[in-house]
Amino acid sequence: MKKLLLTGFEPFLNHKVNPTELIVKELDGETIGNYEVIGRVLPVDYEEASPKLLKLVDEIKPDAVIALGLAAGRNKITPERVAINVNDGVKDNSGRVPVDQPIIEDGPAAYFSTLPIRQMVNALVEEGIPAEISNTAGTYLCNNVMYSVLHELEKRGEDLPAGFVHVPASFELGTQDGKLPCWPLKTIQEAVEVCIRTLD
Ligand code: PCA
Repeated sequence: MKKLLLTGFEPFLNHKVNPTELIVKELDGETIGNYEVIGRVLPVDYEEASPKLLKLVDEIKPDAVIALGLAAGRNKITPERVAINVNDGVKDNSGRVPVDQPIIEDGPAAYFSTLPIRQMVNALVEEGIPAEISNTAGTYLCNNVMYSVLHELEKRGEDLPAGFVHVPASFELGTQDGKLPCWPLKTIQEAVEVCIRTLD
């Protein structure tokens, strides 16, 4: 059985929960498609998130990596196409606010996802779940961990599929903010499962 490292993030900013944390905890230990899922939660911290993710990769030796994050305001499941070498965002959970910082000094400008993102979107739409490829993962923690893991795998010459999928807010977050597009947590989880099943 192949192993999938599936990460989510802890809550951040004014979001009292993070649906990705709840989903990776729920799916941890499950078998989906060809994969045993190993679900883990990452801190929303510029210094700690990617070291933790790379440590998990070393420990678990996964055959694929899908990192999940909340994109509050989006109304579709959005597999990310590209991660850029920039940290420039709002406050992380330790209060850091980097401005125009490279993630890796002298690193390449960007990395493309090596997940089957087109198949993911097609499979989701087929299931009646709104989805599209996103061409920006932002410059906050989600972009940071996607860039960091792709950089490390490239450096090591390892070609396992890895990348990032953003998900909409869940109902619990929507009740805090009446205007936020929000989905049932169950539907977001089903969407993640659909994405996992597209992996070989
Ligand atoms: N979403 C943020 C960071 C943590 C999360 O779940 C992002 O889109 O960068």
